[in-house]
This record gives sequence, structure tokens and C-alpha cells, in this order.
Amino acid sequence: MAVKNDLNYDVSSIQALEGIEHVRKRPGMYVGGTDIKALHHLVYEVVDNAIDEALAGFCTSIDITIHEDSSVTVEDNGRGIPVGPHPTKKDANGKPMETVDVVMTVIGAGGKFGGGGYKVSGGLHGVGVSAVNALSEWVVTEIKRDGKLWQQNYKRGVPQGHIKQIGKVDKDDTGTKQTFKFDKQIFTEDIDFRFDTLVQRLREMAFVTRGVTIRFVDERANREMTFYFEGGLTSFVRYLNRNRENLHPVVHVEKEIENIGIEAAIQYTDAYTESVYSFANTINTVDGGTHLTGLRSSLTRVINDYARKNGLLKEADPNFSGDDTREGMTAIVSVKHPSPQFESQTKVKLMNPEVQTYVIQVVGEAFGTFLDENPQAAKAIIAKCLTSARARDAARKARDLVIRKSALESLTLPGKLADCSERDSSKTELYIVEGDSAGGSAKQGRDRHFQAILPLRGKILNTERARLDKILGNNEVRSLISALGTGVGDNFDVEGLRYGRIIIMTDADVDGSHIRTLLLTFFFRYMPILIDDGHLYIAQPPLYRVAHKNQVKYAYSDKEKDKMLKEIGDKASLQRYKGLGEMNPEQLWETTMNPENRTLLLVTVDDAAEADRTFDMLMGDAVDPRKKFIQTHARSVRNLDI
Ligand code: 28F
Repeated sequence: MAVKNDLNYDVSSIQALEGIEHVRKRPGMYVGGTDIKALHHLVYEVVDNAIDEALAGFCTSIDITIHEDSSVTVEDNGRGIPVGPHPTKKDANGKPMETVDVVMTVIGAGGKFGGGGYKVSGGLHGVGVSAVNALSEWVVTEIKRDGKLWQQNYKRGVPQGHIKQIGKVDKDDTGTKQTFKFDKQIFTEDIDFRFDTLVQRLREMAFVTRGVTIRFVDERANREMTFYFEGGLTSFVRYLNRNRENLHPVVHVEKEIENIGIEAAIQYTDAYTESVYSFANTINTVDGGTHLTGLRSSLTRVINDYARKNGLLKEADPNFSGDDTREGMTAIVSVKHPSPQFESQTKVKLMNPEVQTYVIQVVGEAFGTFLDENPQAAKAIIAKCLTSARARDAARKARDLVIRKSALESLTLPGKLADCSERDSSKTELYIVEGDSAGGSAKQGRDRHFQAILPLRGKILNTERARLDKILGNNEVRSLISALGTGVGDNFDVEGLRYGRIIIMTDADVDGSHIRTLLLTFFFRYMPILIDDGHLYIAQPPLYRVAHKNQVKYAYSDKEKDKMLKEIGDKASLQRYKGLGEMNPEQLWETTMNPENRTLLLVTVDDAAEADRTFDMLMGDAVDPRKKFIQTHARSVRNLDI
């Protein structure tokens, strides 16, 4: 309700104060509570404003930084919030309010500012940055606009004086920067931002906001990720299919109907699973909704129509079912709707019925045209559907059986796991060690407080061609999955991860290199999030021990060894380690496991993809190229570094 003063003005500044008070009293109504989810929501709410500026075509870069003290900075290079009096909002004296104070303090004022545009991005409850301000101990807002740098400060939502110019900038250097410190009076539980959760959401935002660079820095742990996807949803599909065999190029469509933006990207692969994602106003609608239903049914319909029309399905054949047309399908649909309706406050399912009709129309037309114009691709897709139709019943029975079994087993930790006592996964490490003898040394040498050891025996399964059901049947892989605690496939959940660092520790020889490649491929194919989020590492055991008198040094490369020998002279005694098993537990700890001395190589997606690509060669029958690869790879492994 509007608050009026004697002169009959709407007194927005008083409304703002009441609003702030209400947000602080009832955070649940604005950000969904005071738990970690709500905390992350504060970041999204600020980033959403920058995304909106990007969707409006004015911003190409967004930087998010979590500082040491858990304050967060979000900065964009958009136009900058306008500086000057707001056209309609007044203060208690009837004077216009400062625009930035309206944006920052008037609950529900966010976004709408003439121009007929609508706020498209996120916003769980569409409350805007003013709610973040109200729930922050302090906020510093900086604006670069018209060659000037401005600053305004807030404490628990309340403006501290008037916005001030604090410097000059280049005329074309513009943007908005918000730094906020969440209020411990509100968020009273002992919670803090989670890198992984934020990374996942920011990556999605980058995918669905084509051409924007999103940089995320966590100064608490010195971690950083940058996302930029030139092709938008096309890039997203390529990313998802990055190590699958494609049947055709990505089909992409983007259209606007009745003020509703509809974008979809589709590509079939030889995989056995379906990968679909749906977004509504940049939010990942994990429970789908009308846009996803539209996408699926339109693909099934178009494929059946095409198959009938071209005699690929005979008259007696039944239509392909939805399941048949989905095996191996990777697809994303993203809609931008001026008034999205969601099933619940948690916003995971889109309900607008008209969206289904429009998506069927837009996707059906685009994909139908694609099939007509690309008969080779159409043939491959339909061949895939036919195989899937035949295999479906048998496969599902087998799969159900195995998955049920492994679900039960995953409740218990594998017997050969030597677990650590620490339960906080941000502090724990899992060493995956090859063979029992090295496993023994690692178990004795480790710090059992935070380091767990999982010895793996033999060659784990060739994950390249095996199906999910077969892989789950492999004992070594099952132990690994249960130790990690994340589940796998559709059940994969990074929140279950029991160790913050997963460290592959293998010998620096041919077999070690082989098992490392197998493990990298497994993670790349089945738990890529662990790589994306920087959880996977390779341990670096030394290659040499150089001893002289009572001094012992370790060399991790030939170059290092040569340098040491030069320094000490030829009186030194040199030992070459052929395997981890040759080191006693103390040596293994000092050289390879002690965080003070060791070197860990962070595995990047590129490294894993490289391992994945060379996998065929490793597993193939041709012995010579295989040997060659393993040796080259073994020598160059230090280059795996970030
Ligand atoms: C760090 C997060 O919040 N970016 C933003 C803009 C740009 C405009 C704007 C924002 C004014 C009165 C609402 C500029 N020029 N990043 C951000 N960039 N807000 S927030 O305007 C807000 C309106 O009510 C902007 C012309 N029009 C709009």
C-alpha cells in the first residue's frame, strides 16, 4: 500500500524502511529462508541484475568474487545504474529519491524502468537486489557512468548519506559493482558459500546467456573459473556431448512468439542415455514443465512422421515411443517468458500451458526441416531409434536389476577402503592407489585424520564402450563409487561427495600410466562435474632419491636429478624409484602425500578429454601404437599441470 504524507506524495523512502524491516523479519518470504540455499540465493539475485543487463545487450562480462571474509563482489560492464533523481519515487520531504537508493532499498522496485522491457533473468521470488541489501550487514555499490565513478554505502539496507562521486574513469568505461557481506544476525547458522554449487549455477547462466563471460573467483581457496560460450545453447550441447560420437551437427532454433522467447538445441549421439535440460528465464527447471514436455513430444512426433513418410517404419510397425526417440538424445530448451508460472516457490517446474504449444511449433518446424534436408542424419537417428526400440525391454530389465543392487551396496563403504576420521569433505582427501603393496605403504604413511586410501586392483573396466549397467557391475568401479558417495549416472549428486580432493596415485611406469588413463576416462565420462569443479588430482611421486652424507633429496624429473647431481657432485648415491612400492611409508608420506612438500597436478577437462581420446588406442588390439602412447604419455605427465 502506498504511504502518503500531508502533501499527498507517495513516500517511497518510508515504504522502503518498512520494506527492509519486513524482509529482515521474514527472510523466508523473500529468499526462501536463512539456510545455505538462501545464502546462495543472495548471490544469484545480484548476478541476475547483471544478466538482465547482458540480455538487454549492454553487458558482456560479469565477475563474481568471494572474498576471504565471505563478502561477495559482483561486477558487470553494463551501462551502470543511472545516477540522479528517480522519476517517480519521493522521500519524506517530497523530494525525488536517488535512483540507486530506489533500486537498493525499495522492495519490489527492481528492474522496471520505462522502456516496456521485462525482467527476464532468474529471481526466485523476483525480489531483486533490495532484499539482498536488507539481509546484508553492509553493501557498497559502485557505479561507473558518464566518465565518473560513484559510490553509495548501505548498512542493513539503510543508505548511508547520499551517493558520492569518488573518482573519474574513461568515458566508455561503464558498469555496476556490488559488494555485500551477508548479515550474521540473519544467517545465524554456521554456513558459508559453496564453490561447487555456485560454479554449477554460474556455468548454466553462461550457457543460456550467449556471449557473456562469467568469471568466478574464490579468494578463500584460490580457485577460479571462467565461462564463456559463444554459441549459447549450441555450445551447451557440444559441451554435454564433448566425448560422445555425434550422429549429426547440433540443430539450433531461436524464435519469439507472443513476446515469449524460445530457444532449443538438439543433437543425437551414439550414447544410451538422454541428456535434457530446460531453463525458464535462465533458471534451470530441474523438474521440467511445459517447455520440456513440448520439446520431447515434438521430437517424437517429427521423427515418427519422417519415418512413416519415408517408409522407414512399415505400416505394421508401431510408432516409436518417447523412450525410443530419446535414447542418445541431448537437448536443451530455454524460454524467456514475461510472466512465468512455476509450480511452487522453489521454481523448478514451469507451468504456463501456452509454452508447450509454442515449443512444439518452433522445435517441430526446425527439426522437421533438418530431417528433410539431411537424409543421412535422419537415417542415422532413425536407425538408432529402431535399435533402441528392440533393445529397450531387455536392457531395462538388466539395468533395473543392477542399479537396484548397486543402490543397496552404496550404503556400505567398500571393505578395502581405509577411511579417514574427518567428516567435513572440504578437508578430506581420497588417494586412489594402484595395487596392494603401494596401498599398504599409503595406509601406513598417511595422516589418517583427513586422508583415506582406496587400493584398486587390476585393470578397471574399459569404460569406453561399456554401458552404464555393465560398468556398475565392475567391482573396482563399484568400490570407487561407494567410497566417493556421489552415486553415478542419473543418481549422481555432487553434494554426496565425501572427499574434497580425489588423488590418483599410480606408479610412473607403463601400467601406472594405463590405470591413470582408465581412471581419468571414468571420471570424464561418468562424473565430469568432479573434474569441472576441480576435485580431481594426480599425485606426483619422485623419480629419484639422491643421498649424500646425511642429506637426502628427492627429484621429480630427470632435469631436477641432473641439477642435484651437478650440485653435489658424483659422490652422491642415486636411487631410481620404479614404483610406489619401493618407497617405505615415511618416504611416501614425505615426498608424495604430505601437503607441505607434495606436488599435486589438478586435472582439467582438457587433460581428461585427452585421456578419453587416447583410450581407444590403449584398449585396442594394435600393440605398437599402444606402447608408444603410454610411454610418451608417462613422460609428459608433468605437463598435465593447470
Ligand atoms: C553487480 C550487479 O546490478 N547491473 C545493473 C543496470 C543498468 C540499469 C539499471 C541496473 C533505474 C530505475 C530501475 C542503465 N541505464 N549488476 C547490476 N545494471 N539497473 S542494475 O537501471 C535500473 C532502473 O529503476 C540501466 C539505463 N537503463 C537501465
